[in-house]
Amino acid sequence: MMDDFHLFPVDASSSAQQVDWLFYALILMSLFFIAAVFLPIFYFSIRYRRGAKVDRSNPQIGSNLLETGWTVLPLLISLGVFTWGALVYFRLETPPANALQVQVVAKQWMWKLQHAEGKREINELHLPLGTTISLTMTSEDVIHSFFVPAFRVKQDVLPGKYTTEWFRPTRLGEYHLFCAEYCGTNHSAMIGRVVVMRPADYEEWLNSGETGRSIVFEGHRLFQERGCSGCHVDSRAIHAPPLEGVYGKQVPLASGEIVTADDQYLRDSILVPGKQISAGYENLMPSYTGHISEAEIMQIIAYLKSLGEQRPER
Ligand code: HEC
Ligand SMILES: [Cu+2]
Repeated sequence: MMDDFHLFPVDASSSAQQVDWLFYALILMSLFFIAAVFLPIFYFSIRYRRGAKVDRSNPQIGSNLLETGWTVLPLLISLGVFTWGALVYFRLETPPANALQVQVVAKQWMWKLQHAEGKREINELHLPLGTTISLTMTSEDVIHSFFVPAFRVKQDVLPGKYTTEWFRPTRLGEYHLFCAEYCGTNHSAMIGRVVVMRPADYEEWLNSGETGRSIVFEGHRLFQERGCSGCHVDSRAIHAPPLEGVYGKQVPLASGEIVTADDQYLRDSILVPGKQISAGYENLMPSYTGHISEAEIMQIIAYLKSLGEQRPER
């Protein structure tokens, strides 16, 4: 089925039709204007060809109505297309709450994926049908791009930054996953497949083979092993901010700024602690750059998020 010839990829997600309708509308409009320009060209070039006996006088005529019409109409049409496109764009860019989380780390030349329950995959992404999925993505080296044509989603994956993408698979089957940003010699081999399964089969798959511990569990383990807890939980020696409930909170910085503690802020706090110092604290936290992998940072952030759902212990 994957290799059948299609003019368009199949519609396999809730976003696909929204994108397709917009695309069809643009094609229809283009066809209309191509016809409006080229049919008269053909007609005139035949009717007024050399030697044809036709009236060749060239009277000066003007029509304000016509001039206004062909200025205002295209303006309205393009504003309409813009509004439509913007609405679709914002719908596709705003991940719904309560989505199933999958962490994606791209590197030359593979996709590494991590499910919240702990299952890991390479170049394959298994998903339950009808469930909203939200991907948090980053790269270990250069810019990549996560592209699933059947879902009509494509998002750049950047080193040093988190990007997100979401979709809801609406069709069982296997679909292509591509890297859509040239990323070096084996870019064309950076491909994989997305497997959409019945929810019951997905549960079974999650619990089969090597399952691993949940992301939050791994994050908690790292938090202790890497010494974070030494300062942030039980230290008397160092004054460090408690991290319970920090996720999503407004954090006042020493610079006077107030920032939201989102994934990116937490990531930067771990890798470049000196960049944004919390108000009332000193720049004592060591940088973990080079000592921790992207996947591990995602696990720690998932753990810090889970702390937010508990009440602070102090
Ligand atoms: C040597 C003690 C120490 C260690 C070890 C340490 N931190 Fe920190 N951390 C601090 C201090 C002090 C601050 C406040 C100053 C700042 O913002 O850099 C801080 C700030 C933070 C913040 C920002 C919190 C806020 O409210 O803005 C986060 C998140 C954080 N640390 C996470 C971690 C994680 C995760 C680890 C382990 C990978 C870790 N820290 C290891 C001392 C430490
Ligand atoms: Cu790539």
